[in-house]
Amino acid sequence: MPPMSKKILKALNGEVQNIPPFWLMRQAGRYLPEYREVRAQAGGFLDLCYNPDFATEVTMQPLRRYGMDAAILFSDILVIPHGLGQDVKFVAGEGPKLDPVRNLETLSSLSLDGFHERMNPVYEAVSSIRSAMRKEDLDDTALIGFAGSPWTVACYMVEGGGSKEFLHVKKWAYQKPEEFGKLISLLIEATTAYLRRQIDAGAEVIQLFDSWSGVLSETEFLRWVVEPTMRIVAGLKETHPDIPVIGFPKGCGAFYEIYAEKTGVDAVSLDFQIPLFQAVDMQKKMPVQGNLDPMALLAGGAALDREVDRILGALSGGPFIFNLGHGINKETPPEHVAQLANRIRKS
Ligand code: 1CP
Repeated sequence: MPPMSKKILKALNGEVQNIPPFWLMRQAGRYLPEYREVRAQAGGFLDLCYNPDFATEVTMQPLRRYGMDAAILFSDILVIPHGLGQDVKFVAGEGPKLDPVRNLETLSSLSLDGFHERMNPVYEAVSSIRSAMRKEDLDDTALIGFAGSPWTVACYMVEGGGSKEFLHVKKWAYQKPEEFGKLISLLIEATTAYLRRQIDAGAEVIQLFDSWSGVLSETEFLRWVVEPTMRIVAGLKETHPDIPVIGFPKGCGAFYEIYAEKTGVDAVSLDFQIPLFQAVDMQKKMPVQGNLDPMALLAGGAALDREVDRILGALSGGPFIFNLGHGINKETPPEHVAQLANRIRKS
């Protein structure tokens, strides 16, 4: 095997690097004027996700400006419910809207029939991004594929969009766990198959986003976050043992260590509220990624430098990927991302 030249893969392999690799969650997005231009051309948000040329273009945009060490496939976690046959819309200014699934009857209208055909533009986008990366000589940059974890995707499917209380999904899970478990099983199967296809198309790392893992009690966290994640990771390892998986159980606080220990992920992405002493502790067991507050990036200036230095100071001594503790906010000035990139590279 040739020596590994991609910094992200080195970090995920446990290597400590003088200058850690970095990428940013939601690095392609509305804070970039060139993204807004392509977004306007595409029409709807899903039209952008399902057009491989547009998806490739917006994936490449942040790399051209800032030279991150990884590209992340441009798509969304809600393409899976869409691929399973649920009605999904992105309403401007309001976020996602779905026809809620709250019982066996509505659940039975969803299936894997035709799933891969619907997802084909995503797989095409993955291979098209890899060729664009080769064409633009980004040989040291890795491509990250992703999906939402079953719990988080189920939150949107059952609530019918974003939520504050997660009333319907939590109630269903408590009152009829066997029924809710059928939705989770379907998501485990779809997500594993979907990620395998992304890897076959050229994804070199997988990240699982579990943005709402922080709303569950202990028993429910073990059942609906840890167990399904473990099954997806085990499924991926069976067919693609060399592809590293990063788990991001955002907001799960004191459960982070259980998650890291039990799910089989190769690395954990830390949200911005994880204190660095806890991050250092976890880094003794596996590579960590994170965890700058996106609002420090938005603020810029001395506060940004101070926060970046604090994180680098604590975590550069172990296997580490610098990232945000959640996605970039759309009001972030693009110059602040340049400031961050320079600070990390000490240039
Ligand atoms: O109009 C627009 O341009 C919409 C903004 C947008 C973008 C840029 C949405 C709508 N999705 C995305 C892309 C996206 N989503 C990526 C692309 C890759 C990247 O550059 O990082 C990724 C990885 C996601 C993942 C995603 N989608 C998550 C998990 C991460 C997180 O932010 O917590 C979630 C929860 C979603 C759902 C979603 N997609 C979009 C919206 C507005 C929402 C709802 C968010 C909410 O409920 O608060």
